[in-house]
Amino acid sequence: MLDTITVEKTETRVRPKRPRLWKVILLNDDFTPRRFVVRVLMAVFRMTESEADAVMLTAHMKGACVVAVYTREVADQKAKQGTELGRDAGFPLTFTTEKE
Ligand code: NFA
Repeated sequence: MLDTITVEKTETRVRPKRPRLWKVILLNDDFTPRRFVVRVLMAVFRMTESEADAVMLTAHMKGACVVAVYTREVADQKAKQGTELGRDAGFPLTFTTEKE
């Protein structure tokens, strides 16, 4: 007769946590030309011209506008890129990040 062997299996459940998301926020200022803001939004955040126009106008009228949400690293990187494009052209254009 064959012996019966009982093998206990320990299950390890994989429960990946959802990463916290961070908002990238465009701040209004009085100096950066509207067209320049639109071009930065299109280049860094891969927006169409009409999407970029809407975001630029909202920031212009309300003082700030949420541009997009990403993981923390990507949000920081995009905010830095957009802000640097403004600085390189001599404008005070600023993007910040904020936890969702
Ligand atoms: N307020 C700027 C202007 O009138 C345009 C702008 C919009 C700048 C959004 C920064 C953010 N030229």
